[in-house]
Amino acid sequence: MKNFRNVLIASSLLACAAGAQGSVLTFMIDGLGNFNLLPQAYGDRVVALDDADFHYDEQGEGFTPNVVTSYTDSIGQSPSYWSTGYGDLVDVYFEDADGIGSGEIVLTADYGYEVVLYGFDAAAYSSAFASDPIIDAVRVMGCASTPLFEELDAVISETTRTTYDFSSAPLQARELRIQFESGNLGNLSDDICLDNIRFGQVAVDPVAIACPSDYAAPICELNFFDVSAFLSLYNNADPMADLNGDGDYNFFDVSMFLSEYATGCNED
Ligand SMILES: [Ca+2]
Ligand SMILES: [Ca+2]
Ligand SMILES: [Ca+2]
Ligand SMILES: [Ca+2]
Repeated sequence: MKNFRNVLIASSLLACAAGAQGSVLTFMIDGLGNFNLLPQAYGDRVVALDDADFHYDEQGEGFTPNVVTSYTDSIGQSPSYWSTGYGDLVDVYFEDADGIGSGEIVLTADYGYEVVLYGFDAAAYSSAFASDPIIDAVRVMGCASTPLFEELDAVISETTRTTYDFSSAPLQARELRIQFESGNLGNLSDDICLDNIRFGQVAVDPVAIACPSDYAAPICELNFFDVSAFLSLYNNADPMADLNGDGDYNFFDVSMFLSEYATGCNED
């Protein structure tokens, strides 16, 4: 079964490459001032350059109606807005809470889709540094415990910007977590920002994805909410519950679900 699924994964990646879509988080948000918390709705299901107070960019690849964005605040972070002063970037996300020294932007795709990351920019607050600072890490996590991208001791430009460009080999997963760690800068840890998060979405065959049983949040983790969602879909003979893709709803789908549930979602 595993080999069969891997073949499907490979073929679906090939099939999806031509249909890439992209949105860019520019952090141009009307009415926000320095130190204000970023609205958690910014970056959710982007379908236009302008959505009331929220403004985005788009690089000719289309938008991302099936992706939501969140700015992690679960360990006391204050994901915040700043206007100018970080290199040559304007309107940025920075992590304002003292003593945290890490920030994270999470891109999560709906069931049947995956997020694709083309790149992002980082910069350091120019007046705080005499030269480009080095921070502990910049990384992008997917569902697996091994990072999809990681740079340790990353040099961040304080004069212009440091661009992380994945456009030649975009990173892809159901959920992507863009992280930086700047705790080594002490009380200057909040003088690092992210901007121009350029991402897209691709439709994937649910049977072919790494974890087809991952129906409900939290994504990349199987728990009771996924069991509950599966049972509901199965009882309604919803195609999403047809885990082996044969059009029937029977023991084989339940068996696949239980097998995945026992294995967890990080196998790939
Ligand atoms: Ca910006
Ligand atoms: Ca959101
Ligand atoms: Ca889940
Ligand atoms: Ca089936």
